[in-house]
Amino acid sequence: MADTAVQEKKPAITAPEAERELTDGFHLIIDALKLNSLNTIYGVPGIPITDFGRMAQAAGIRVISFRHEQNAGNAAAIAGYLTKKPGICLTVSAPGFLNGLVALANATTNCFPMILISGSSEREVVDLQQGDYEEMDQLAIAKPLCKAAFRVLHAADIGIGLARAIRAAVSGRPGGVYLDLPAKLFGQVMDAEAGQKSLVKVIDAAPAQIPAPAAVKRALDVLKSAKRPLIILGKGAAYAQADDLIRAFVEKSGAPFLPMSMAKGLLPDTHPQCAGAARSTVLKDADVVMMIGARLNWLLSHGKGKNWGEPHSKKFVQIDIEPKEMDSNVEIVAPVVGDIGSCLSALLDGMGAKWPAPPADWTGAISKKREENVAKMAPRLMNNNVPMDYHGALGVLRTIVKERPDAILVNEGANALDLTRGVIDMYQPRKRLDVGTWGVMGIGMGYAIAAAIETGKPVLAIEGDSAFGFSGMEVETICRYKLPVCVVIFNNDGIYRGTDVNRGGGSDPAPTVFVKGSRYDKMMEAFGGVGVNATSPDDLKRAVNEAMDSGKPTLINAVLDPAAGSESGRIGNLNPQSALKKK
Ligand SMILES: Cc1ncc(C[n+]2csc(CCOP(=O)(O)OP(=O)(O)O)c2C)c(N)n1
Ligand SMILES: [Mg+2]
Repeated sequence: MADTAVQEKKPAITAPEAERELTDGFHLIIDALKLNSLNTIYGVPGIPITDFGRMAQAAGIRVISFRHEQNAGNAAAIAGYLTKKPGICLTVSAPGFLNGLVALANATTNCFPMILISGSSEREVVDLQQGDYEEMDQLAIAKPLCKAAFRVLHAADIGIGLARAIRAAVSGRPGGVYLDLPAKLFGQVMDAEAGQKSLVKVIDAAPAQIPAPAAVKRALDVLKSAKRPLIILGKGAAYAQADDLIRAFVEKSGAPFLPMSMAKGLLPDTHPQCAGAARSTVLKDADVVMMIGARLNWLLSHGKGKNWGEPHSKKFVQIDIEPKEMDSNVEIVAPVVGDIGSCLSALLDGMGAKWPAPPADWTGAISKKREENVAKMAPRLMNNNVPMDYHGALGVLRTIVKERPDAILVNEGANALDLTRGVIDMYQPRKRLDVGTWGVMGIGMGYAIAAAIETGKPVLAIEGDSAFGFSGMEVETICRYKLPVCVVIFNNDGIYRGTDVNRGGGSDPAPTVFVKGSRYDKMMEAFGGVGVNATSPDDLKRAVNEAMDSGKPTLINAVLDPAAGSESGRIGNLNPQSALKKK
């Protein structure tokens, strides 16, 4: 009876309901992304986000599907760096989420804005640990590894949830944000009009942070007092996209500048004030060092020790958006806190029309040192040895980059990284993407893919054979999306070199050694790309030029002497040593 009563009543109640338009979690997430111009998703499909990916693609979002979430995450992170909008990575629950988490943590360390969106299992089951499909308390795990972490439980909160994630990722010092979307949320239904109203278009997501006038004056006073000034440009300066201001400031100051790895090209490496080829001299002898978007971490020996000359022999000025960065390793006598664009514009204003050039003996000594070092390197870059060494291979690649200054260079490895960074000059901002603050292997293909997608420019990825292995399967992704990516593998048969032997005398190879004579080029051919085995600098030059001209996915196996390369490239000193004598 009761059932009948309900059935009888139902049409009367639900008729107007059915006429009301409905929306759901799937559509609200898509609408929220689009409303905020987040038009590309990097990810890997699976439960519970497979249909979401399809619907996003149907709605005009570009969905780039990877073979492993870490690579998708790295792609999202570097997309964030290149565009100043958070890159979006989409993963499934537990294992997919964890695979993406490495990239999220790396993005946070490098101050790249990204949002890792992961589907998750049912809260009720996860929290009682009852063994749900891919059960994991993802929010709790993500929290310490990123800038902020949020979970959305109700469809009506999707707009606010994404807005919070966007602001957290790009405001202040950028970083990674985690957004947890439980499976149930996607199918949750609500009134379409109310849904649309719940969405948030984020206004001024990264507000300018204007430096205090007193801080600007203090910094200029210190800089003016310098006899031997030095400016260090970090990737924060490159991220800021304040390229004209940075160039104007450096040129007006007349000071030599040193670009950190990913800041290369902010001003061309061939600029007369560039001290890249006289790095040890300027670090040791400068009396005032101004850091712009660069941190005094291990990459700068923490601002102390023998690389920095006499203890307490210099004054540090630092420009950074993060106040806590000041005094992190040494005393900062003139902290300037603000966004790089606002800070440099205030500094330029404060310099006035007659800023004195630094003493000529200082700039002259650096130019001399730089010319000596460049001359020393020149013949090594012209060698035509077979098998190739790093310098012979890099000599030709250096010319190719010079001829194509708008191409993007992705770079990872040990020797393959350090020597490439030292040899290949960059000419434009944000064209060099590499292992960053952590020196992490595995960014290669993810960065290359996102660089091609976000900029439409050709990409040259110079990869150690070990480094490539961390993301190598994504060559299929490169072929699938027909991306203009040319991968050059510096194949020296192993990690650092291919000559190590098993010290126990057994038949296993040494831990740093790979299969001799591997043909990585065949991997690319397997997916319809172009594979080339290059044994001489001439071969290499021909193959790379062809790839960069054609835009066809290409992988060049550059056969290097297995004995070329040294332990850990340029940072062998960081290896702990055994106190026991070698037998
Ligand atoms: C995620 C991660 N795992 C391991 C390492 C340690 N590591 C540093 S460089 C490197 C590979 C170096 O070999 P390769 O890429 O072939 O460069 P090469 O020096 O031989 O040119 C490894 C495994 C790392 N930096 N990051
Ligand atoms: Mg190697």
